[in-house]
Amino acid sequence: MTALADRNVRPTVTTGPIEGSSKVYVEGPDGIQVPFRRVGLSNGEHLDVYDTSGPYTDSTAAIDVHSGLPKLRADWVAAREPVNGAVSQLAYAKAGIITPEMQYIAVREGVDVELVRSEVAIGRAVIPLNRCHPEAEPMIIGKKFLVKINANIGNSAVSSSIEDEVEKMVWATRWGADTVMDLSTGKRIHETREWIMRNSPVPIGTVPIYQALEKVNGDPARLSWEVYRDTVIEQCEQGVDYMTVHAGVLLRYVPLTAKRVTGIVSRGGSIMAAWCLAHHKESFLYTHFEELCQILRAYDVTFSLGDGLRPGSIADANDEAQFAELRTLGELTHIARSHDVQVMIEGPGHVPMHKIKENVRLEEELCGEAPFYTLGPLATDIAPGYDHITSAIGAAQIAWHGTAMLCYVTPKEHLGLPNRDDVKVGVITYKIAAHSADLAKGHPRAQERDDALSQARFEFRWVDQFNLSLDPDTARSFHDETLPADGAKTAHFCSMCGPKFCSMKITQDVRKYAEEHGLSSVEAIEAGMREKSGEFSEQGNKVYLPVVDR
Ligand code: IRN
Ligand code: FE2
Repeated sequence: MTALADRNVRPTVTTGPIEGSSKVYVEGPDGIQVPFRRVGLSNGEHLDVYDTSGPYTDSTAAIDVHSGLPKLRADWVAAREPVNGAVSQLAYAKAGIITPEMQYIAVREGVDVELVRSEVAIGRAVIPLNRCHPEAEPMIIGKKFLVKINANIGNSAVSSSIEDEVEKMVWATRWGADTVMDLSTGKRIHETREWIMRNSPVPIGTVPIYQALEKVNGDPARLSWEVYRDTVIEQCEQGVDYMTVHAGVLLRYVPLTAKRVTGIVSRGGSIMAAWCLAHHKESFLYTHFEELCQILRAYDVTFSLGDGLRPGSIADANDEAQFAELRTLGELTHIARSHDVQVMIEGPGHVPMHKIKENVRLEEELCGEAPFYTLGPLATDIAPGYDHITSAIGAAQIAWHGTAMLCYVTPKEHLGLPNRDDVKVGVITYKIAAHSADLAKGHPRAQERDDALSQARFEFRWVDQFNLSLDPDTARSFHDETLPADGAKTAHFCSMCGPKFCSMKITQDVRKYAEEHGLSSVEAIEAGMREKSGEFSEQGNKVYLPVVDR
């Protein structure tokens, strides 16, 4: 842990428990401890929800970021023998072997472990866990499982420090990020990543070409396979769990982008296009792809095959450049799988709603159903400053069609580097998109939380409503803005409609009336209506009443 010695980094970045929740561990086979967040309710019940926050929200754990998180998987990794010369989850799954990681995931997702193994074996799901990142809690990405979200962090040449980035990682996972990508392009890339790796409870992804470019002083023409390969090995050794590789940007595809409105918008894609044009040669990522497979295979690093030619505007969606690259990604998927390397496929970008479904269909057909991992997509281009929303509209839809992981977009997209608050808004927005898709797809556990929250709302259990929400702090503060008194936390109304016009209160009155008068609810509604109409005339037939004392 020698790299973690920076006096400028605060010793602890503990977020503390989440309001109204406690951390519990559910025991799986062989004593495996799987974390959940238990939301305690005022009626004595509780709800256990999926928890990405790691030990940071465990009130009993003191996190010293200088020593890093406990090495949860170290013994599992050490105990394993290779199968067919490989140590990847894919190799084990194909051989019919159930790993402790698969057991952990089955408990976490509430599914049969055989589903986990078989989906990994056919490549429809991936478990992105580098053998050198034992701190990470196992998770799975695949269409049969909960839709996952990724939060991008990382510094740039003009902004941010190591400490800021570690904080963003910790807070992103607290709010629900399933993976985090460190996209640092500025100074001290290796060091920043070391701090993030050793303290991250979730898988970490990177785009190695960014660091390779830093090594050649930012001139794409000076890149080479050798510089790239050494960077990949360096990152594999550090424990990076998955890597974006833009190996589908072929020389002959570059001219296809010439007439686009926004050309090539992918950073990695434009770097590789520049290299191909400068040398008039085929991309070294493509020509050396098998060697790359051998490196990733040794660590069980998962490919995230990059969409270097994704559309960067509504006008460019689903064009020939995009789909030509997708066909090449399909070819590479099959090569990677033949080396027992896990693969997911990155997708767009900017796509209007009527063109979204086609993206999933083609990806599944061309890439053997490898998990799709998309950046939004933005369903319209006209709202800079609100692109978390324009993209969540596309993200919810593409996830419903079968996308397995959504890369978040923050309100700063297209405008600047997100700060911690932007990260929060991005994560919560994407949890909404992902969960909406889980509901529509009928994931067995998804609706439990909606039902619990709805029940709390109907019964005016305000605190339960806050605590069951994706962002309890915001829910509570919005409520308290107008009704801060403690008594308002049990009141049968809020300030939106006031005491007389709360539909939920009226429904409850109807039900109570029915019970008391031995009526069916239809009769009660009629009887209740007559009574209400009486009250209404008594009050002088006024729709709006003067404000009463609250
Ligand atoms: C996800 C899907 N398509 C792209 N992404 C993410 O965009 C990817 O995972 C990584 O975080 C980032 C890479 O951006 P460039 O280099 O393609 O612009
Ligand atoms: Fe964009």
